[in-house]
This record gives sequence, structure tokens and C-alpha cells, in this order.
Amino acid sequence: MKIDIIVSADDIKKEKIRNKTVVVIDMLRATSVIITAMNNGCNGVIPVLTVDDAADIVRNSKEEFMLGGERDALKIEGFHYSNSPLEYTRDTIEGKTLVMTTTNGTKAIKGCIGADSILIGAIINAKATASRIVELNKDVVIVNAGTYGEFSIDDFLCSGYIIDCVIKLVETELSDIAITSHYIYKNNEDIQSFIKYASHYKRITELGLKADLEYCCRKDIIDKVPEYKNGIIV
Ligand code: 3SL
Ligand code: MG
Repeated sequence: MKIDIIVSADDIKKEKIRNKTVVVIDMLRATSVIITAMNNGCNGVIPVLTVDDAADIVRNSKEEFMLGGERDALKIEGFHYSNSPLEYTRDTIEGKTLVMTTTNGTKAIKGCIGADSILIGAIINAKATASRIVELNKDVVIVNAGTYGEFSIDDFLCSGYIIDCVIKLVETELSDIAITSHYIYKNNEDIQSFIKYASHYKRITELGLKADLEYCCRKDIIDKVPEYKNGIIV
């Protein structure tokens, strides 16, 4: 099984993901939110690119939706929830469908349309993601959402951890960038000790959201691996 990495949502190339299992990672914080919401009984998450796209879905449907996401890491005016995974408890999200827009995460997810399977990964479900990758038995591209089209330490380190879980299960052929992310992870298995250098980690810290960071860095607390198919993550 070959494993490769794309370092930001702006670097996704359709020919690289075609016929592959893709794992989208935005561990700070969009994919951690999605995994948490789905684990707490959310019916499904519809990722959209813009606030207007989210409003259109609500306007054109009789179904009741919850709106979640961020701009500049802050809650969007008129939305129910921000992009803090800690808001998506069983009490708030069970039995509801979430329409979500975030700066990098939802862009990365939608950019992967055309892949064979699109899995939603993070530190919190890395082992389960590795098992699903092995089950699907296809070559893999790990798509890092990155931050504003740029490489982001957090997603890269998370990729290294997922690779570490996969290579314990199956024989792999890693690209140079996949080897590099795995090497960095192996030298920083205590995730927070290295993620703290990420610019986005600093931004979230400045906003006083330390609890989000601690949560997003907890390894394998969730077994669920949501999958994006036909416009919805389930
Ligand atoms: O960029 C994104 O999609 C967000 O996850 C960023 S934030 O952590 O919510 O600010
Ligand atoms: Mg991010």
C-alpha cells in the first residue's frame, strides 16, 4: 500500500487522489469537530465553502439544520455553534444534521471529491482511521487542510501518527514526504511538545481555547471514522 501526503487544501490535484483512499485532516479543529459530532449521535455533517452556501441550504429546505463553523477561528454570527469540538456534545448535536463551514477544513474535504473514499481523520481517531485504511486496501493520500493554503505543523504531525498506526498493520511504501512526517512524529510522540510551534496552535492559545487544544491532541479517544459521500459526512 502506497501512502502519500498533500500539504494543504490549495495543493489538492484531482489526478493525485483519483482511485485512492483519501484521509482529510484538519486536526485544529474542523475534522476533530466532525469526528466528535458524529460520535455524539449527529445525523450527518454537510460541509460547505461559504456562509452564503450554508444559508442557502437552510433557506431551501424544510429540514431543520444546525449551523456550525468559524471565520478567523471565531463563531460566525447567527450560527448555533463555533468550531470548538467541546460544544458538540450529545446534548447539543444528537439526532441533528449539521451544516458546517470553516476556513480550511471544509475546503479540503470538498476538494477531495473524486477520490475513491474520503475519510475524516484526526489524532482523536487515528487508530480507527488506520484500520479503515487497511480495510479499504487501496493506495492512500493523506490530505492536510493546512492553514490558509500553507503547510501546517499540526496536520503534518497528525499524518505521521496515522502513518505510524498503518505501518503496524500492513506493509507500506511511503513517499518521501510521508517518511518525513512519520520521522517527525516518531521524534515527537508527545503531540503537544511539537504542535505548540504551529502558528495556528498559537492563534487558538491566544483566544483562550487551551481546552480545545488539549482535546484535539488526545490520541484515539474515538473509534468512529466518518466518511464523506454524496455531499454529506456520515
Ligand atoms: O481552518 C479550519 O477549517 C478551522 O478548523 C480552523 S479553526 O481551528 O477553527 O480556527
Ligand atoms: Mg487547521
